[in-house]
Order: sequence, then C-alpha cells, then structure tokens
Amino acid sequence: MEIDSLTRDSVAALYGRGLLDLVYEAAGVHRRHHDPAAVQCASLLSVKTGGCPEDCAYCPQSAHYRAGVEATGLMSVQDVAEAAARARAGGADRFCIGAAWRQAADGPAFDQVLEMIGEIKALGLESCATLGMLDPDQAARLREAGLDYYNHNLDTGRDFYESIITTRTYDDRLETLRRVRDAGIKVCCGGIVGMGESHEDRIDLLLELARQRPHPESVPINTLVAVRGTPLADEPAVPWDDVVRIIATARILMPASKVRLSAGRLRMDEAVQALCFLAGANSIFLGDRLLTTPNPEPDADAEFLERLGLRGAAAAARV
Ligand code: SAM
Ligand code: DTB
Ligand code: SF4
Repeated sequence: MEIDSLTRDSVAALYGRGLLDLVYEAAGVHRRHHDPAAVQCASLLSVKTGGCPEDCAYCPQSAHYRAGVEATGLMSVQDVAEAAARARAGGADRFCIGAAWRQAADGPAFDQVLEMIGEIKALGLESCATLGMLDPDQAARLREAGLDYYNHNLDTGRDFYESIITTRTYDDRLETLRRVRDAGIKVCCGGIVGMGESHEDRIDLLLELARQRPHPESVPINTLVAVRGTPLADEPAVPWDDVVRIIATARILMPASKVRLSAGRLRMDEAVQALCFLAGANSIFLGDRLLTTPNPEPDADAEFLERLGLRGAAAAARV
C-alpha cells in the first residue's frame, strides 16, 4: 500500500475484507518480498524473571499480580552462552534475551547484559534483547556490543493501552523505539491480540506500526497467553480467523518486514498456523519455552514445518 494512502480508513478497509480475499493478496505480497519457504526461528530466554514494577495486565511477571512466577536475579553470562549454544544446535538463527525490568538496569547488571550479547554474537547468531525502556546511552552501548534487534512492543492501540497498563504511557514506548532506531539497532515491535480489545483497537495498532519509518524489521503478533493470577486470566481465546486476518493485514502493510507468529501457538490449531504462514507469517519462536510459559516442542515444530514444505532460515541457508 502506498505510504500516502495510509489512513485509518484504508487500514480498516483492508482489515475488514473477506478473509480469503485478504489472505490471497497477503500471500502475493509475501511471495514478492520473501522466500515463501523460509521461516526465521528465534529462541527466547528469560535472563531476569518476575518481580517487575509495571502493571501490564497480561503479564505473569508483574509484581502486582500473583501468577506463581518466582522472581530471580540476573542469570550468569556463562549460563546464557550455554543456552544460546543449545538453541543454535536446535536450529535457531536468532537468540533473544528478555528481562522483567521497567527500564534496563544500569551499572554491573547492564554490563553483564552487554557481555551476554557478545557471547550470542560469538556463536554466529543474531542477537535480540527486550529489557524495558532505554535511555540513549544504553541504546548506543547495546549497539556497540553487537545487538542486532531490540524488542519493544506497542501491544495495542493508543486508546486501549491505558486499560492494560497504567504505569507507563504509549508515548514512553514510542520514545524508546526512537532511541533504538537512532542507535542503529533494528526494531522488533508488535502487539498482543486477545486482551479484550476491539477490532478498532487492532486497526489502531496496525496503523501505528505501519506509520513507523522505516517499518519495524520484525513485527511480533502475540496471542494472549492467559495466565491464572493475572487480570486477563479469563479472557476467551481469539477467534482463529481474527488471528489470520491480523497477520495478513500486517503483511500487506509492512511488505518487507518479518511478521512473527509469536506467543500463543500452543493453543492454535496447526491448520490455523498453516493459514498464517500462507498469509505472510515468516518467523516463529522455536523452543519449548517462551519467557515463563510453554511453547510447542521443537521436534514437533520441525516436523510440522517440514509437512508444510517450510524450513528454518538456519536450515535454508545450508541448502
Ligand atoms: N519488560 C520488558 C517490556 O515489557 O518491554 C520486556 C519483557 S516483556 C515480557 C515482552 C513482551 O512480551 C511484552 O511487551 C508483551 O507484548 C509480551 N507478553 C508478555 N506477557 C504476555 C502474555 N501473557 N501473552 C502474550 N504476550 C505477552
Ligand atoms: C514478544 O513479542 N513476545 C515474546 C517476546 N516478544 C519477548 C514474549 C512472549 C511472552 C509470553 C508470556 C511468557 O512466556 O511469559
Ligand atoms: Fe514488566 Fe515487561 Fe511484564 Fe510489563 S510486560 S510487567 S514491563 S516484564
């Protein structure tokens, strides 16, 4: 879609199209911009879990709720390096470390994170981190350490945001994204569906993402992992066709980005995931754990991708 024609109405019209018509167009866009057989596979590790001061209603790591997640200190560099090596052996091409911080810690803890990034890069993996808000100096130091991607999600549309998080603002989020960009780090930014948001809220999110210049290189679409003890524990699962719809719309709006079918695959039928790949999803989390919740078994994922005629980017690079 032309940049100039990107209005709320045009995004709403796209999102509202007949599902198969939308998927057909998205599949065409996907094939023009990407190898349709390649799926980028990232592995995720929580290097500092729980006890977070933010009140994100979806998150089991928030100290505001009782979700049974035990708070831990920062992992050792060696343990992270070992986990990254295992992920690479399992077929991951990117390793992402997550910390339950409101904003990245300073001092020795930050230096330790920089060392983790060095170890990930030394293994020949792409590196990604998600550490909360950053100041410009931290962003620059992450880049110097070799960080390829920074994940920082907008989560939902601006209007719905304050019903999900009260301890920070949408503009705080946009500011960190700008700092990441200015430091020369690639942006991984997306959201969550299934938090009780309306179609309009999803359209607002897609518009906000597609208005970023340049587009985020990586756009994670998470479906809510509803965790007991969090305020969103009882949210119903998102209708499958809504998931496909949002993936297809994201693909058309951001043709060159990796669209990630992120959290929530464990509860998603294989046929729905297959339709998401057809509609332009080309990146997943590989490994049996996300941050604190389970993800499909790697062997089952490898077999599933093979049945679809897809292969991980690491495997694709070898053929
Ligand atoms: N604390 C940092 C932050 O919030 O930016 C980094 C870690 S945080 C867990 C990373 C992202 O995970 C969140 O922005 C949110 O989009 C996603 N997330 C967290 N809990 C989730 C859940 N229960 N279901 C789906 N996505 C979730
Ligand atoms: C993203 O968009 N999804 C990931 C990653 N970025 C850091 C996190 C998903 C977390 C799911 C809930 C959990 O395992 O704690
Ligand atoms: Fe903290 Fe991130 Fe969870 Fe929000 S999403 S509570 S900032 S760890």
